[in-house]
This record gives sequence, C-alpha cells and structure tokens, in this order.
Amino acid sequence: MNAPIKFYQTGTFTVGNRLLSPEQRAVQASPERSNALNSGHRACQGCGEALGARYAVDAAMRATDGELIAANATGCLEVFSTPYPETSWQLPWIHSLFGNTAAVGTGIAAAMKVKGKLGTRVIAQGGDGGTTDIGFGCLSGMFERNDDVLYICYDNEAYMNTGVQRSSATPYAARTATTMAVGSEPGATFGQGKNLPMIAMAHQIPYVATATVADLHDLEAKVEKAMSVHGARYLHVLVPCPLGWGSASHDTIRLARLACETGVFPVFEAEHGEVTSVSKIRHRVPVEEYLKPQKRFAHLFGANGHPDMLAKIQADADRNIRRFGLVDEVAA
Ligand SMILES: Cc1ncc(C[n+]2csc(CCOP(=O)(O)OP(=O)(O)O)c2C)c(N)n1
Ligand code: SF4
Repeated sequence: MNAPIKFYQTGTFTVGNRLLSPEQRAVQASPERSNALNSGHRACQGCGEALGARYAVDAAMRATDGELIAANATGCLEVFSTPYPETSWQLPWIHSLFGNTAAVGTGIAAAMKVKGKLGTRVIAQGGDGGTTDIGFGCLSGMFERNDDVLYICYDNEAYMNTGVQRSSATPYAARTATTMAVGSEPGATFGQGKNLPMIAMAHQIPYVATATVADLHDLEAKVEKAMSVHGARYLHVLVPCPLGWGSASHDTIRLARLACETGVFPVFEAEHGEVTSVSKIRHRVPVEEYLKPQKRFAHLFGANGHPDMLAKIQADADRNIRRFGLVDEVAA
C-alpha cells in the first residue's frame, strides 16, 4: 500500500522543499538558485574565505547564467573544498598549481575563444600567498595582456593552509609562524604588506575593486559589475581567518567591518587606473578596536606592549583615509 510521504522540514534548507508548491518553498530550495560552493566542505568555523568565495562565485554564476569556469590555486580554499575524491564545487572547477592560477585562467579563456564559446566566462581565484607572492608574475602578465579573466584574491593575510606563515600581504607587526611575537623586532617588521589592488590599478586594467565579507551585497554587486565587462579584472576580498588571526569564529564579520571603519582596509572601485567610487566610513574608530580581538597583535598591548608600532598602524590607516577620501570633511 502506498502511504503519502510527509515532509516535516517545511521551511528549512532541505531539498525536500523542492517537492512543495512554489509559494511554500524556501529561497534555498529554488532549482534556479546557484550554490557554487556546497555544504560539506571542511573550512574552519567562521572562515571568511569560505563565505567570501561562496558569495563571489554565486554572484558570478548568476551574472553568467551558469556559464562559468573557475581556476583555483592551491591553498585553504582548494584544500577544504576538494578532499579527494569529493568536491563541494557545483561548477566546472580546475585546480591549478599554487603559482599559476592566472595563467590557467588565461588558457581557459583562450580555449573558449577558439571553440567559439564566447558566452562562457572565466574566473581565477586564490589566497594572498598564491596571488601576491608566487603567482604574482602570472597575474601581472594576465593584467598586461588584458586577458578576459576575473581574478579574485581572498586575502586572509598569510599562508593559512600550511600553518600561518607570513606572505607579502601580511600586515606590519602581525605575528605568524615565521614572524614571531618575541625578540627585539616582534611580528612582521617588513613594511606594511604588498598592496595588490594599487598594483593592479597601475596596470590600468578595466576594473579593480576591493570588498570584505562585512558587506556581502557590495561584494555581489562588484562581482556582477566585473562580469559585465571584458578584459582583465581584479577583485581583492578581505577574509578574516579565525585560526590564523587568533580571533573568535563569531567575530569574522565584525573584524572585517572594523578593518573598514578604522581605515586599515579601504573599500573602493577603480576603472582603467582611476578610482571611481569609495565606501565611506560611517563610524570612524581607532585601530586598537580592530587589533585587540586578534591574538596575532596581542604583543602590541599591555605593560610590555609596543605603542610605537600601534602608532605606525594608526598612521597607515589615517593615510588610507586621506588618500581615498574615506571620511567626509565636516564643515566647521
Ligand atoms: C610551489 C609550491 N610551493 C609551496 C606549496 C605549499 N603550499 C600550498 S598552499 C600554500 C599556502 C597558501 O597560502 P595562500 O595562498 O595565502 O592561501 P590560504 O591557504 O591562506 O587561503 C603553500 C605554501 C605548493 N603547493 N607549491
Ligand atoms: S585556516 Fe583560515 S582560511 Fe583556512 S579554512 Fe580555517 S579559517 Fe578558513
């Protein structure tokens, strides 16, 4: 005898929702909804990179009606999403080497052109190490040739996948496994990190933007805009990493927001080398509020702290605010 199947989980994220009438379905159950990075991956709790990648790639999927191919550098994003033989990706996805993602993206775009598949678009993505260090030459070449690829860097400010080593995007004074919090020069003492968005702008490519996981609508809008143009495009997304930053999992969004509100991470867009829009700071806060919740900066505070280093970080943030006009001048 056939008994009707009962669905008790109406309104949840289950696929069972797809069997309900359309007006009863949750958004997550819509067959049209793209979900590029599916559940089951192994990112840490509160991973900013998993969140940023999911929203960015989903937005690119929507913008291309699903006609999208991704090249992905070695790093956390690749490792937590594709433990062999499994994958969380729901789009054609190619794992490149650590350093050649941009070149692989270029190759895929060229292949699509030769095949006459002009509607198929390409993204290449990786962490800050794969982008600012080992992959930098390939990326600069991709920019210089104006290849039709959107490159997305998920910047967690160190080599997280291999145990939190310093990259050239690691900020000044941050503690990593290779820039220890002890000694006469504690933390990263090598300047302030490589500024890839500005370097990308210097190539005068059609579109450069920065974003964070604190404003996912802004991130989505920038991906959509990037996919509306052709040529080389670069998107730099700040993605807090609880493990590497020594922060609480529930603080990922708050830290990304504080990075903006302190001026540490300017959020802007640029076209052909010119800044075209900036996200203004609504509530300016001192850098200490951003740094204190992160154990990688703990050695800067307390009785044996380093006020000189804090002052330099504040001065760098103030310079960002001036350079990008992040705070509106209040008439006296
Ligand atoms: C040529 C080469 N050198 C080193 C490695 C080891 N390795 C794999 S991922 C990685 C670090 C990745 O860091 P990043 O690009 O910042 O991404 P994250 O893991 O932080 O997201 C390293 C050093 C490698 N795979 N290939
Ligand atoms: S180490 Fe950091 S980037 Fe890697 S999965 Fe964990 S939180 Fe995400």
